[in-house]
Amino acid sequence: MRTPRGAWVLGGVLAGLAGTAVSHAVAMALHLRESPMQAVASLVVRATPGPVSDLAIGNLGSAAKPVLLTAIGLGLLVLFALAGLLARRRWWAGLVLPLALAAIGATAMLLRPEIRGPLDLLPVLAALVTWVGCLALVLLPLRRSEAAASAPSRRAFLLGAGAVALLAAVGGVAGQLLRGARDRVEETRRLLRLPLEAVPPVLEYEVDQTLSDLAPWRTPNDDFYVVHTALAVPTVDPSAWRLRIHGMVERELELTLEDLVRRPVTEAWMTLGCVSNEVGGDLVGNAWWSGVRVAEVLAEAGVDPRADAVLQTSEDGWTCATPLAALTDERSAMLAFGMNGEPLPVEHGFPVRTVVPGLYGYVSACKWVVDLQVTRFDRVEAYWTSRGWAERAPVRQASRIDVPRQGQAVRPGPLRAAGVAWHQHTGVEQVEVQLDGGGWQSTVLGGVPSVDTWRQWVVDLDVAPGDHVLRVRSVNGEGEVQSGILRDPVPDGATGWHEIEFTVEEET
Ligand SMILES: Nc1nc2c(c(=O)[nH]1)N[C@H]1C(S)=C(S)[C@@H](COP(=O)(O)O)O[C@H]1N2
Ligand SMILES: [Mo]
Repeated sequence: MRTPRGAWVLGGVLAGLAGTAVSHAVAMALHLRESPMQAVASLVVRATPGPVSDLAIGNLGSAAKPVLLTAIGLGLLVLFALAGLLARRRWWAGLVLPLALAAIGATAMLLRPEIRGPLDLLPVLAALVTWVGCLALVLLPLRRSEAAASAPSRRAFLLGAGAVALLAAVGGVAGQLLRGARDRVEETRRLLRLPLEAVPPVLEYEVDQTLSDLAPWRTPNDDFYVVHTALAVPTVDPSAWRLRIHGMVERELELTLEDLVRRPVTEAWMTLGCVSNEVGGDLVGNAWWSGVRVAEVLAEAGVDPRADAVLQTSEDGWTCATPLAALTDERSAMLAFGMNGEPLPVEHGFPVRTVVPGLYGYVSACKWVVDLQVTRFDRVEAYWTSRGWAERAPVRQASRIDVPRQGQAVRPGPLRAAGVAWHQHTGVEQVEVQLDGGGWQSTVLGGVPSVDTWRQWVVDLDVAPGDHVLRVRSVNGEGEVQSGILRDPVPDGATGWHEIEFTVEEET
């Protein structure tokens, strides 16, 4: 008994649609600008030779992109149907197209200029799993009836097809809602007027702007590292945002964004780093922050002298406990609403986050902050401290070589090495390098506005052709030499000197 071809086609199409919808929803939840299908479209656009795209735009105008997306969509529908028909022949043949398309989708996701990491592939994986799972769900009853040579069970097929259609619809709606929330918050952010001062000039802090591998002294927002536990970035409406200050205080406070920005605004250059940063790693960045001193708000609430901590909570429920002293001493710990002269980017905590010079982010830099509870360390646990990381985590003295790069082959002749070093709240006094295990030699340092930022260093070296090893270490503002003991980030930050290998090419 042959089952009708139409049923296989329908099943294939529904399964493919469910996969696409779910992957779109996952992409939007992850705050990716594009789902895999859109990434493929973008890749096609980027790979199209100029004259061809000029021709397309000339003939189709602004419709060129929708036309392309529609074409890809129609092509996909055909492939979805084909996958259903292939599964009719052999069950494994039904897997060929999902796997091939997943490979294309993954390639397109990886080739996006804004690639963030392996998590960007989750939408592709979701598409694959959903598509294949749904194919099995709708088509298995058909296969069984073919094998048993019995009449296909209309009921079993319709139930499966209905479930898959429902999943496709739910996925589609969820994707649109998530995208809508993100679009709205981006739009509000764009229109928001905050008392932000322009970013001051940074030329005196840059040691050599011709070295393209040297991290610029000021990290642009788009290049600033992003670390958070939230899968979907919180989308907080600034007009609904409230900050509650409570716990061991005389007066509870609840501030709106307007209340906050009415206060005296503080601006500061500050380097923020992640405790998970490995020796030589790039989970660190330096920005111009604008906000209101936490000390000012806490003073208004009136802090109980027995308190020693502030438990900060984010809109998404993430928590960190910060030493009260670090929030109230002379350093510029702030409730920041500006980053590099702009409202905080959404993924960096819009509308308000905390930043505290000298402490790792996981104990201090609460993004999307909504609650400050004045308390004691012996009464609270926070997100990462309950997972084995240290309760207190002042940043560790660190230095990094950016130029030359690990493994780089450089031209013979004088070599200019450069990098950054940081020990926020204490400052960097000197940076030294060691070539091939020889003596430590000092480097030339860039200027700094305060002890709270990283410092660039540069040194000219004489190196013979062949393989070399370069090490770096810093001396902090208190004259302490950076520890050379190699230790992992867990539980309170990595230590050890950054070391790179490079080769000087032979003279030709
Ligand atoms: N709400 C929230 N805030 C958070 C985190 C988080 O997971 N959720 N991660 C912290 C960690 S571990 C770091 S290193 C910094 C990173 O800030 P950035 O993403 O702006 O660079 O944010 C901190 N604030
Ligand atoms: Mo972190």
